[in-house]
Amino acid sequence: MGSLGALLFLLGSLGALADVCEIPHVDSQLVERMGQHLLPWMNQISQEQLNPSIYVGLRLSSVQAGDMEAFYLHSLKLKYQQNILGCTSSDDCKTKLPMGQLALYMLALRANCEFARGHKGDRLVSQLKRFLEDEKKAIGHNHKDYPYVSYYQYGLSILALCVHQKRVHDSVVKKLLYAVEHDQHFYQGTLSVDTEAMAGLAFACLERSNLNPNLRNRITLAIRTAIGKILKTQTSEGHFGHVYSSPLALQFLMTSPMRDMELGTACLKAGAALLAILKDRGFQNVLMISTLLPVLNHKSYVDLISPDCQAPRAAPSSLLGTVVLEPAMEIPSQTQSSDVIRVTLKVPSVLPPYRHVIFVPAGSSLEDVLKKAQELWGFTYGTKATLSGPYLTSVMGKEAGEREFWQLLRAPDTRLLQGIAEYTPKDGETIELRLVSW
Ligand code: B12
Repeated sequence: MGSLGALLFLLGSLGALADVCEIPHVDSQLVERMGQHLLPWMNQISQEQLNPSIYVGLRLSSVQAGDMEAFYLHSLKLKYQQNILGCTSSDDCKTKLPMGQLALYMLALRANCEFARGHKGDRLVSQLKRFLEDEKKAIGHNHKDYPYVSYYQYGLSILALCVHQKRVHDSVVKKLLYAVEHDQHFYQGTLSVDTEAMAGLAFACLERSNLNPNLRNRITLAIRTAIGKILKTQTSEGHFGHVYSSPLALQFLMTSPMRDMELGTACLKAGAALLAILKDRGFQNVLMISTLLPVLNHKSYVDLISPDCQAPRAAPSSLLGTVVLEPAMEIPSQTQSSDVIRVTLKVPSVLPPYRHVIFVPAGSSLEDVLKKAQELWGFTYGTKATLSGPYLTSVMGKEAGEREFWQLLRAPDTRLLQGIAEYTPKDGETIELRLVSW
């Protein structure tokens, strides 16, 4: 069968030829299983572990966590409002509170149908606007420099303000438009699909809300450009970029009202690829799950412009079309077998270069390997807690500097798609930690 034949066969088996972005039908049990993974995280309400994207993901999904949802939002409010009201200067606020997280918190408020209002709301909005102004200055007049933090958080912040119907200055939007128009979301020669998709979501919100009417045509064109670029990244398995960038890409593509066979086909294929993974081993990362849940419910962050505020949340246990999670259900923990595997840990970016063979039980995470190396083989490392999990910040006493990071690779040169807490090395693998600029 030729490739066209294979594609038509695939579409036939998916049930339809579509010309808008939709994914194949999703079994509600599958969605429930995904939702179950979030429950243990909802019980962790220490400041470090609280993650507004969990709340947003749940509210945009067909999964409900009953009273836990309200309690979680309450904990989020305590954390973010305390921090925002407690900081004294702009710099103090930035260290106490990463601005991207503040933006996600604003999405969470909107997901509960609240608008940022009053003294606290005004503080939130002005902090985020100030952050965008600082980032805009860092990018510079000629757009040649980089934002201090990232274009991802730049897009996310515009989106958060937009769903609250808060207008940002045209000059702020123009920086993001320029970045999409001039391929600035590329990293080491590859498009950062997440960054492009986040910019696309911000534009889709601005287009619908018409908050920057002078830029309307440019925004519409940028949306098309972003769609085109993301479609080009589709892999033979169907993912946009790769498996972990597909959820956000699909959220963005689903916002498009464009009727286009190429778009419709690409979304069906990407959806089918994600569903196959869900059926097989699923997603473990809580941030990934919370990004994917809206997609499975045909929703995106842009729906937070007008969230469904009338629908009851989880009072009776069988709301039509929804799945209410039972907190008592056990989540199977990751099993480690008694087999021992051999992993080589290599760090060429330090003097003298580090290289050691480490033995760990099969099924151990890369973090387990690092711990073992630290315990027994003179290795040292540091991490910081983020919404995606532990992020490697220093290795052998060497801290990653500004616009640098410790990249995780499988030798000789394959970039890992997961962080240290989730990646499980196979027997005989060599893992390299490489200090690179980004
Ligand atoms: C920007 C970005 C980066 C930047 C971060 C620096 C910066 N100043 O922003 C750079 C380029 C350094 C980076 C590095 C990596 N990244 Co990255 N990154 C992102 C991106 C696009 C946005 C993150 C963000 O701002 N989130 C919003 C804010 C509000 O949340 P936050 O928790 O405060 O953000 C921090 C963390 O996300 C952290 N971070 C960034 N990447 C990663 C990856 C992991 C595993 C962890 C634990 C933390 C982390 O940096 C952010 C700023 O401090 C996300 C996409 C996404 N959908 O989240 C991918 C993403 C999180 N990264 C990913 C990966 C795989 C990596 C790497 C492991 C790649 C590699 N092979 O080395 C490394 C991390 C290695 C390490 N040292 O631990 C994956 C994680 C997938 C998964 N299964 O969990 C994502 C989801 C992209 C994707 N779709 O595959 N990343």
